[in-house]
Amino acid sequence: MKVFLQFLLVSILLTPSVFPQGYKLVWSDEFNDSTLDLSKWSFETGNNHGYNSEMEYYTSRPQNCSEQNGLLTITALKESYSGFNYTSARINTQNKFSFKYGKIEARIKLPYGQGIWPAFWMLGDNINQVSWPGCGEIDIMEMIGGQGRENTVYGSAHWGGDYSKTYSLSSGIFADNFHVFDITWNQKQIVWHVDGIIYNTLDITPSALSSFQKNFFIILNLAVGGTWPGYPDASTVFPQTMQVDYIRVYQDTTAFPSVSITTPQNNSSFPADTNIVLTANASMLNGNISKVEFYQDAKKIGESYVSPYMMTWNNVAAGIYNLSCIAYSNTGLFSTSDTVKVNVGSGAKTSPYGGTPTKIPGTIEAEDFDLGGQGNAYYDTDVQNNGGLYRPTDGVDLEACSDNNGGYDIGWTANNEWTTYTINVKDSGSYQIGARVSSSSTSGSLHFEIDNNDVTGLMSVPNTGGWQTWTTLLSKEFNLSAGIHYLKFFVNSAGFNINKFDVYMPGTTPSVNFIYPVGGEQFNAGSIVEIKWNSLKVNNVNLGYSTNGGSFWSSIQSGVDAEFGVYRWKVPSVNSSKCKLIITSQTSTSIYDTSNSLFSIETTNYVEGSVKKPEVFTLEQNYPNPFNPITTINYQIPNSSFVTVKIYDILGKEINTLVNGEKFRGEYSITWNGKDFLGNDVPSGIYFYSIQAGEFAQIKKMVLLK
Ligand SMILES: [Ca+2]
Ligand SMILES: [Ca+2]
Ligand SMILES: [Ca+2]
Ligand SMILES: [Ca+2]
Repeated sequence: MKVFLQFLLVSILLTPSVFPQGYKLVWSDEFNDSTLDLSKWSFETGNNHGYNSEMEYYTSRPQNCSEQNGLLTITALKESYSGFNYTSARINTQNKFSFKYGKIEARIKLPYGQGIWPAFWMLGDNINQVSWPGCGEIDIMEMIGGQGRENTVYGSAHWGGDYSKTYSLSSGIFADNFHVFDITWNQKQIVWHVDGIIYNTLDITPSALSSFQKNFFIILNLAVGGTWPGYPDASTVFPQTMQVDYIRVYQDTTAFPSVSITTPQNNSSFPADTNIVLTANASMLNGNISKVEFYQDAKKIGESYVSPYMMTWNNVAAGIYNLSCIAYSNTGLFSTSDTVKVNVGSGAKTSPYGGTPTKIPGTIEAEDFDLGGQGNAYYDTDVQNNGGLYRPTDGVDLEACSDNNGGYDIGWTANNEWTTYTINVKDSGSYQIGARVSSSSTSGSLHFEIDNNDVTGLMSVPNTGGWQTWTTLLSKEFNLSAGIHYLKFFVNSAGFNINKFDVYMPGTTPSVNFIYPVGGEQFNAGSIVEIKWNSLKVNNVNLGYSTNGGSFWSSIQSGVDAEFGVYRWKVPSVNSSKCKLIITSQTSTSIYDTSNSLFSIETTNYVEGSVKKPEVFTLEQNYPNPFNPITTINYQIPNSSFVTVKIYDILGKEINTLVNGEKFRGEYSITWNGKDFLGNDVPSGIYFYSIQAGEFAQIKKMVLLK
């Protein structure tokens, strides 16, 4: 026993040192108590809901679950209990501890025997919302006993798909000794180990595996019998025990951003229809912040790529809003800030989701129905959100939508259900609605109302061939006046899903146009410029800039949400007076807009003509004068300008051009060698040199004396 305890101590002391720097122990149970720590764990009792055709009855009795000498022991007994022939225990950390990414390990000595099925595993926190397997399951270790299978463990993942690999001991079985079972898990992959040896890796970046980008809780259990292991027989020895020395969870805390909203403050109040500036502090110890996204509840309302991270939330309608932000690291890890509640105006029964009425022409996501609840913002026949997603506390039934950029759709439609949307119409005129619908039948029909007047008449939903097969259902045309209105989507007859509504003037297509810079600006490298465009609902645009008038483009940022209409750009360290911007589709195949006019960027220490930063325009007398064969002309310009310097003879005939191009603010020195355009020497005499630099112009006389 003494030797054993020393081994334990050594393993405890050494274990953390093998992890990458930054991994910190964030949760553990060393099982050093005399009973299970119920601040960390809960018992699951009963027959596991009949799942897997298991034969045990789980109890919380010490006969089935105990702690002693630093070990947790789960014991499977053969006994008659509550109508079952076996008892055992199953414990989990649901609602007490869950985590995302890091390393979780346990040191376990396994049981053995036909029909015995111990497991150390995890389920997604959202299991009650999306159920299994959508919540995701990570099996860190499972073993099925009997038939010589006790030398093998399984590491698996289930999400709707399944993935599994095994690890086998070269000699003996897992019941002979303690072994360490772990996974390391980050945004890219899950890696399974036994005693530090990798045996399984799963790429979790495909969107189908997004279940594994959420928090999971921990489960330990010892099942008896089931469809997978089979059932105990005469060879199975009881009792069987699973002994657990510890479970430890480590996370690389330095790899995650820390983030908080600095303005507005929690519980602050604003008048209605006001602009609210949101700012966030985001930083990390190890890595860089790539982006901060701002949210009102589940709706993204803005984003910022440079510090100070901020956005202006424009014309916020009366309502009570919960604000938060998510900071992303350059490796894709993210953290969410605490929530800040703001009160805007008062007395509003409904408020636009996202705070700002949707601009029309534009796209309204069906899931972005107004805030205000049942009877005000929507009517739904049952109080729960049957899909459980996006807005889980509202009764409208939202599920994931497979349509392009669909986000979520309203499903579980029932007759007479409705949702409302506050809209802001830019121009009066004739409009049309294109509704994205799906259905497996021809029973569905709907209509739209503006301010409680039916504007579309009944629209029948065709059979699209599936509940996630989408088509656009076009309304007839109707008139809309400029200003705020309330659009209502109404289900006349159930039997379809709805994703979004495009509301636009027939024959027009949305266009994205730059508003700022307008051209002529002069920006310093390293400063922050707010690039602005008319905000139309376009997802994932690319922004770029050129320093040579558009011959070559460099990327500023890809994947910007154009609907926010602003990008805070840290001006790069270049010198050019021929800068332009470009905004394109995500694939860069469609150019939405380029700058109409050029702007300038210069580094503050830029030296071309001089180290000086002239404040005034100056053209100096040439030197020497008279001259032969060469003379120097100095000039200063206080702004970046298009500069032309020309030489004329006494008759006013143009002899040569010395400068013809964009120049930065600075002091310049040029020479004239007494030659004309063709390189021929000109005769002795009086000549003039003229300069045109933006709005400045001057002319001076000089003498060539041979
Ligand atoms: Ca222990
Ligand atoms: Ca419902
Ligand atoms: Ca419903
Ligand atoms: Ca949608």
